[in-house]
Amino acid sequence: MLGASAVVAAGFGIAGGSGSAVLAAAGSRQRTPPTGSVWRSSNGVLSGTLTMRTGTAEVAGNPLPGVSSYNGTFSGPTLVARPGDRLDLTLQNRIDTPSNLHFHGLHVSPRGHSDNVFLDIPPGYDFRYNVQIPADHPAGLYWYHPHRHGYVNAQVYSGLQGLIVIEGGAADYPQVAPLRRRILNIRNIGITNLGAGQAFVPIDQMTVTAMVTLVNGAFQPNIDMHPGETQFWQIANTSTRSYWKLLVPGATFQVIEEDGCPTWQTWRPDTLFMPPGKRLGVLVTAPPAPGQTALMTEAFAQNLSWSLPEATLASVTVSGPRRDPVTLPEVMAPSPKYLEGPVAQQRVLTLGATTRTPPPPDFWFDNVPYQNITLENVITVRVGTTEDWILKNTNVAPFSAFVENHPFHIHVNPFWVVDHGEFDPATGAILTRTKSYPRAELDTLNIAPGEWVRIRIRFADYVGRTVFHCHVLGHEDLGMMGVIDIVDADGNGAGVGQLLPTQTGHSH
Ligand SMILES: [Cu+2]
Repeated sequence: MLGASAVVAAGFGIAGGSGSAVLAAAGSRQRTPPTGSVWRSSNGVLSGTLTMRTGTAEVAGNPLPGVSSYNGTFSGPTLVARPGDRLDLTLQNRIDTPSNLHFHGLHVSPRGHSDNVFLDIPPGYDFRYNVQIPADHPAGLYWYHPHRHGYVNAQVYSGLQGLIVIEGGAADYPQVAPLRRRILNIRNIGITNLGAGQAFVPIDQMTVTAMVTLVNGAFQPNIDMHPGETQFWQIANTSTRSYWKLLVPGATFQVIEEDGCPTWQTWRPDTLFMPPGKRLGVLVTAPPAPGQTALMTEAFAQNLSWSLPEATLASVTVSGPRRDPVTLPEVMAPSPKYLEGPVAQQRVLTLGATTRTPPPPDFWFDNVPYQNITLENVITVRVGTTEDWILKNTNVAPFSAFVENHPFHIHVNPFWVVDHGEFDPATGAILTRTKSYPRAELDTLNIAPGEWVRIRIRFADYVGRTVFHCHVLGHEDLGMMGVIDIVDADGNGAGVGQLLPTQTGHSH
């Protein structure tokens, strides 16, 4: 296990002074959250070996036996790269279930040894990833986690995840670069007897009351701010099914980065709504007077039974000399041209679930759970085109036995929201429509029960087979995942090792 001091030493340019950036929520209560190490690219390549193991990792300041992790830390190494760099990562599967790697939000190839979620890396096997990040890639916060269908939920829940920072972007704005910067990985896990002697709650036994929410692996660490000081926080929700609605009473927020991309418009919400998989980059301005406040999350129900209460995630100590707040203009850049179309195709996709006896239920897009998908169900899109997809969440009472929020996520290509509203689940008829004024490109978007959303996706340049799915990872493993083939002008798409689940075969 990596020493905590190494975390800080390897952090974001901690050269000191007010211009220093700080990786973790270092504070008086728990100064050394076990975020794992920081790996930086050098000469355009970031190389390393991620070894998956089940054992003991430091969680919330104490050993937690029985968790799985990359390289022995509850959150794997933070990968720091620049646009144009290449990730040369060897994955060693030393746990007892198959796995692979997904680079959440990265606009990279879905084929071969890149962001290919059809790969199956069995226990005992190694696989070498080779991911070329394009030179014009947006800069911001991303993350990586296993994506082997059927095992994703349990593996991510138990600790197999890590952050990716693409340097540049909002962090390099002249107003932002001098600010203290914190990268906060907020996730929960089931733990009983929190403290020395604590025990891990396996995923099939987890309950709402056993969930402990951690900030960079620490339980309620302290964050220091000066009165009036503005800090840049890049926040990830890497939970498997829990939502955050973050607030810091007395402080203000300005969102300047979403899902790894600088936003072309900024906004100032009271709370930061973060479904699983979401990242936000936020200017956080402390209250003007010294005192004590906290990073909190409001209560949120993902479904009728998974209802998390309000909670304190970190204390925030406001002390020392007063600083001048920093704000950015509302308009940062013109919106991307492709937002205006042309739109080559419009599709309608429903999200839903069907009871089965015995349980568990099937979750699906268009009534077909992923495990039943054949080539007939694969959506074919032409590279270089833009499409509109209308996504309808049919899990609404009384139409469905399930009432569920579903955070939609698509790999490789981001999207933006055109409009949204409510529909009649019995007939499918659109009841209300609200035009959206998008401020950013997204890779993760919550769709509430009974809500429809029209998203516009540009399938910019990568050919290959990839997926879209619900980021409540239990839903994904139960089938709420669809497949798209992005094909070239001749109709060629899927590459080596991109087989559907109904076809058997391994690729290494
Ligand atoms: Cu879902």
